[in-house]
Formats: sequence, C-alpha cells, structure tokens
Amino acid sequence: MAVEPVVYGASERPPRGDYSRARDDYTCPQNWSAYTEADHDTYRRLYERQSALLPGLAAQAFVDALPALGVRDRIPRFDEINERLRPATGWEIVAVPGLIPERPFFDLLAHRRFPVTDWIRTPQEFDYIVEPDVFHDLFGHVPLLFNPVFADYVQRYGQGGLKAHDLGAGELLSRLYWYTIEFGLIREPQGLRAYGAGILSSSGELRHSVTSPRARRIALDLVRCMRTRYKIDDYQATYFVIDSFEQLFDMTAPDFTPIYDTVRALGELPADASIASDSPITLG
Ligand code: HBI
Ligand code: FE
Repeated sequence: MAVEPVVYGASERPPRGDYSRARDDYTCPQNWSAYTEADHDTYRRLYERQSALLPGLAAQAFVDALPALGVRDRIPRFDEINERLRPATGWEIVAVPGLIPERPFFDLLAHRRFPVTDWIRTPQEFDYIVEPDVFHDLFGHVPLLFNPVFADYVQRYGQGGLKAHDLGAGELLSRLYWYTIEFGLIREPQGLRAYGAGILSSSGELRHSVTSPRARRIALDLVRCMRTRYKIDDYQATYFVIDSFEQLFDMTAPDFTPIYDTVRALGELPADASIASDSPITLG
C-alpha cells in the first residue's frame, strides 16, 4: 500500500477505509459507482433528519450555504460540488479513505483542499459513528467552506498546522480545530447557534450544545482552548463561543510559537474544567 492507515483516540478497531486506494498525499478517487442503493438511502435519511433540526440551532451562514451541496436524495458526486465551490471561495473537496495523519491533513487545508471521507456508515450506525464518514464530512464541513471568511480561516489553520507540526505542537493546535471547526458555537443576533461540523452532523448534540443548561459555554480564548482536553466519544463538556468568523480569522494571524510556550507552562485542563479567567456565556 502507498500509505499507512491512521487510528485516532482509544479505538481498538482498525479504520474502516481502504488505504490501498490512496495516493501519496492520501487522496483517492471517489468511487461513486460503488455506492449501493442502501448507501444512498442512508445519506438521504441522514440529510432529511439533520436538515429538519437546523432552524434556530444552526449558524445562519451554514443554513444559507447548505443548498450548495446540491442533491439531497443520494450521495453527491464530489466533482459536482466542486463546480460550485471553486468559483465561490477557491476551495475544492478531495476524497480520502478516512482519517489521515496530521501532516498531510494540514497540507491539504493549507492548499484549500478539504479531505472528505468517501464511504458511508452502516444503517446500524445511523445515530452515532466514531470515525468521520461522508455524511459528517460533507454535511458538517462543506457548507461553511462556501463562506469566504470561514474558508480563509480553515486555510490559515492548515498553514499554522504545518508550522505547529514542525514545532511538536500539533496536538495543541488540534484542540483549536476541535473546539472551533468541529464543535464551535457562535453568538448571532437571534441567539446562540452552532457552526461546528461535529455538532451540525449530530442529531443529539445540536440541541444539547445550543440549548442545554447543563452544557458549559465560554468565550473562545486561544490559550484556554489549547489547554483543554476533549472528548471523542461523548458530548463535549465545554463549548467555546465566538462572535464572528472574522474573530477566528484575526485570532489566527499572529505567530503561535509564544502561545504554545504559554500553554505548556500553564498545563492542560480536563474537558470539564472551570477556571477563574473563564468568561461564561449565558443563555437567552
Ligand atoms: N483526517 N480525514 C481527516 N479528517 C480530519 O478531520 C482529520 C484528519 N486527520 C487529522 C485530523 N483531523 C486532526 O489532527 C485534526 O484535529 C487537526
Ligand atoms: Fe470533522
């Protein structure tokens, strides 16, 4: 095989994808004709359930861009999405067999190429799946790549990731990915909304993260975020809240090298920590 598969977290299972199909940069062709009718049906049902949950919970930019994914009754061809995405923000999506290692992941983002897993979960995994599949990657991540400011943030994140990787700070920076791109909340004029892909593609966590009084929500602060461990197999204990995508973009302009030093000096925090410097976000 060209490349090694990757396993994240505590998972003992081998990864699902077939990495023998991958090129050296971990991308592969989307084997669209290999999807079965059952695969398309799983996508259609996931899309239907999830899109019905969005009103009042999803960020406006996400709701506005979702139709750009195109067909909702079958798994889209990535090429069809790219015909709309390229002219919108200069991004394109590329197929990958599943999770890929940090370095090639950051490299794709830095070049405005978003890796999308091409296989779909089984009907038994309809409500929950540990690894990202094509539904999570497309429905969760791709709509906001149509937003110019957010799209620029993701590229800058990738550029920072390459640097972090060389500095041995990849794990610290991956927490920023987790708490923004995957599980971020945003304050909008109408109230708190979700923009993170892990929330937007989850049936349970969407309502929980935005409305539950039991969830901890604090204003996004780089050092606080990078100190905080995260959960990969449960709802997040803490959500970080932004006021705009410009804030994310501006926040990632400076060189992070001194920030990593600060984060290391202060030490990590459990996922459910509360500290004196937190700025809690209250509901309503
Ligand atoms: N690979 N396909 C894929 N998708 C991800 O979200 C992803 C990955 N590899 C690495 C990775 N994420 C993490 O290191 C991020 O937290 C940065
Ligand atoms: Fe994701």
